Amino acid sequence: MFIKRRKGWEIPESEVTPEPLVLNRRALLGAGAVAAGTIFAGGLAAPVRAGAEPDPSRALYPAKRNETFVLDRDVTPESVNTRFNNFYEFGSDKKIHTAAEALKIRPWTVKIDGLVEKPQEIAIDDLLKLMPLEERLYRHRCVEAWAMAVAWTGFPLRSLLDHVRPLGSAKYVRMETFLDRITAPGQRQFWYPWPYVEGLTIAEAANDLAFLVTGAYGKPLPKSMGAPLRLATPWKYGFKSIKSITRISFVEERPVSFWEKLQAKEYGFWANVNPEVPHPRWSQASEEVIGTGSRRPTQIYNGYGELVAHLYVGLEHERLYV
Ligand SMILES: Nc1nc2c(c(=O)[nH]1)N[C@H]1C(S)=C(S)[C@@H](COP(=O)(O)O)O[C@H]1N2
Ligand SMILES: [Mo]
Repeated sequence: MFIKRRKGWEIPESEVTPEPLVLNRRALLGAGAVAAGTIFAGGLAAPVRAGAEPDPSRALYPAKRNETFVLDRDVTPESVNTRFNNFYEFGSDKKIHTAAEALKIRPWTVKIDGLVEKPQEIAIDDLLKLMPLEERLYRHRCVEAWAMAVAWTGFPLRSLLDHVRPLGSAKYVRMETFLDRITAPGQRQFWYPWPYVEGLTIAEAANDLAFLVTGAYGKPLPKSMGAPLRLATPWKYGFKSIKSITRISFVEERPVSFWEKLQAKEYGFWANVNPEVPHPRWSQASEEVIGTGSRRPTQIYNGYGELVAHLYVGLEHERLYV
């Protein structure tokens, strides 16, 4: 994601940092010192190895493929996909896969709250047992004009709605990523509005394409790709596909997402893919297919219009494509 630096960010930190953030940073320095002490005393200095911890959900994969979703291109090789990631909690340079290994994904609970009949806190492994896992081949289009194709495993967000039953007064689903400044160095960058937040309308969430992802390439999801639970909304720009979800709330007010808070003119709520509506700073007419060295023309709704275009009838006055 490219964001324009605000002038204020360039003046010395002491002059711009509000007091609560100064306090947090002091607390952090303290915690850092404790962590360093632990490493020294316990000899834990070895880097965390990928896949070092056994994943308790391993046996659920691979899941049966749902053949409804077909691709117009090859699936992006796993080795490309797990090493080129946007996950700002761990850095902004795409090479976050090693840093992301620090994320602890067990125990992991998802809090479901707000305007819903059955609010609950559910452990990820209990959720996995309840939901109908399947594999789907989806395209993914980042707002930065690159694209990939992935074999996701997961379940329709709709299945979760059916399980927890949002009330009629709920208009939006708001989703939130973990907040852990010790594990995620990006979250110490106070100018970002952590935690990462995204949202959908209830109608979007209930659409068959909206998919909660728990695996990729026939295995549990790698941490770099948002384990243990991330969203895939392939007709929208990739920043809507929030990673490492810890909370799902049903709300009346439209949530303001992470990127929208930073730069509303460039990253809006709807963010539907449209080759004819440029980003304020670049064209969206074509996309680089990562791992291939080639570009392709971008498609309206990223090629999924047949399934989702009806969701936007009557909303033409909204900024549907930014
Ligand atoms: N929590 C969180 N979720 C996130 C992001 C992020 O920085 N933090 N980046 C988004 C963006 S911009 C994209 S393109 C996709 C990237 O997913 P991938 O790394 O699996 O390709 O994740 C999205 N979800
Ligand atoms: Mo993105």
